[in-house]
Parts: sequence; C-alpha cells; structure tokens
Amino acid sequence: MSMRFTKDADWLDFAAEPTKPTFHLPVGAVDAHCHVFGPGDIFPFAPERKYTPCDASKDQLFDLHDFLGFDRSVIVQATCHGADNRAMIDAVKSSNGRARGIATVRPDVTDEALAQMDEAGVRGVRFNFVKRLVDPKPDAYYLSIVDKIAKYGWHVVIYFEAADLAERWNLFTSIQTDVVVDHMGRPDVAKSLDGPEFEQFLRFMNENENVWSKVSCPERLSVSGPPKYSDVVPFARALVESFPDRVLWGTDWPHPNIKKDMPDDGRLVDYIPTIAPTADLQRMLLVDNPSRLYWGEE
Ligand code: 0GY
Repeated sequence: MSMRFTKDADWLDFAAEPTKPTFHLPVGAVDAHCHVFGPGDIFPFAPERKYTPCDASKDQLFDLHDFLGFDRSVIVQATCHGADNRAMIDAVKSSNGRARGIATVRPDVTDEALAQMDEAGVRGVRFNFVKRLVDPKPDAYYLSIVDKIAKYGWHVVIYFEAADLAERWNLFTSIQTDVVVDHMGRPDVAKSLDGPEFEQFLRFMNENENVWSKVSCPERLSVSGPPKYSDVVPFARALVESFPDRVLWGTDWPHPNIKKDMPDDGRLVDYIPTIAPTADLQRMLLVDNPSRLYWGEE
C-alpha cells in the first residue's frame, strides 16, 4: 500500500519556472549539492524526520539541471529520508553516471549495503549536526561509521552551525578522509568577516588540508536577501579565493526549510560570478574540484 504524506503547512515549494541564468556555466559544471524528496508514495519519508517536504523527484531535478546548464550533480541524502537511501540511490542509478550520491548510514550498516551503494555511485556519507534537523549523537557514533567507510575511499560531508565547530573540533579534525563542509559552516553574516567566528572556520580549513567547503546557500545565510545576497558574498568569496581547489558549489534544490524568499534557481546561478569572479576560479569551483572529488578525474 502506498503512503500519503502532507507537506508541512509552512513549507514552500521550489520555484516551478526559474529564470534562465545569464551566467553561462562552464562545460562540465557540477551541481555539488542537491536533493530528491520522494515522491513520498514511492519512497516514503522517514518516521523520525523533523519536517515533511514537498515531493521533488529525480526527473524534476534532472530537468532543472538541463535547463540551468549543469552536466553532472551530487545528490545528498536529506534528513527527511533518514538513513533510508532508496530515493537518492534510485536517482543516482538513473543518471547514467552523471550523478554521484552522499548517503546517511547508521553504525550498524552492513558491508554488503555499503558495497551496493558504492557500486551505485555513492561516494561518501553525511553527518548532520544541525539540531533542528537531527538529534545529536556522541562522537563515537560518527567515528564508527568513518571506520566502516574507509575501505571504499569515501569521504565525509558535515553540516553544522557556526557554534558547533568549537564543540566538535576534535571529532572534525580527527577524520582522515576528505571532509566537505556544507554551506560554509553556516556563518552569521551579520558578524564581521574578520571576527573570531569566521576566523575559526578559516583556521579549520588552513590547518586541515583535507577540509573542503561548499560555498552554497546564500539564501539560508543572508539577511539582506535575494537576488544579490550581498552580505554573504564576502564570506563565500574569501573562501573561493583562499582555497580555490577546495571549494564546491550547489543549488541546494529543492531548498528544504526555506520559509520565505524561495530562491529562483536561475538567479542563484547568476550569483556564482559574484563569489568566483574569474574564469579560472569558476572552472575550479564548478568543474575541476567536483570532478576530482566525485569522479576521480584529475
Ligand atoms: C540543506 C539544508 C537543510 C536541510 C537538510 O538534510 C536536510 O534536511 O540538509 C536545512 O534545513 O538547513 O542543505 O539541505
């Protein structure tokens, strides 16, 4: 029997008809952070989820990428699906090698399940520390997963809020694989670029050469708002210019938990040259870096 889900009342749908971007993405551009949700009647949402999203299918995602000009993508498991990776894996398998996946697993995941995911195109696991999205677990929980994925050469994606960085510093810096931080570690952009909070994030990247950052999601961080997100630009641009070979960019479609100002995905693409102003920086951010990390291409 298929299940019916009703999206949360304050949930905004993604933009049905985004604008055509004026910025032409370079050939081989990768959307390194996007999701699929359900559809819930085929891939039910997890009982432990903190929100119920709208449906956002693989076909809608692939159509969006064609429209915007992305050649490839990385589909990241979202918390509304818990550790049930079927929707993400189905999307990755349907992509003809044009998508890679990031899974969420528990410490009791079997080796067989990991091997199947690897075969399907999964290249890492995501640890989510954002308390409104998942209940926190002790460091040992995450470290046991790090041990299990080691033999596949996978990496770890971490999503946390600025204050969590100090709290989890020892855990984060003990991980030996590549570590990819979602959305720049969610800086408070009302604070100074030179202040202690962002300074700590820069130190995290400076002292740990395995740490990468997605310079994505201005819409989640901005106070000044769309389409320019001008208060986020200095933070993202500082990372792109300081660590040009360790930054990634993604749309975050279908934009979970955006309660106002749902971004127009075309305008989000037009934001890219404001944080990566030269063709070289754009190529590294959009093509070279994700191709190396997710497809092993040098
Ligand atoms: C994002 C951001 C969010 C949600 C999730 O897995 C998730 O549910 O990551 C958020 O609410 O900030 O990157 O998708």
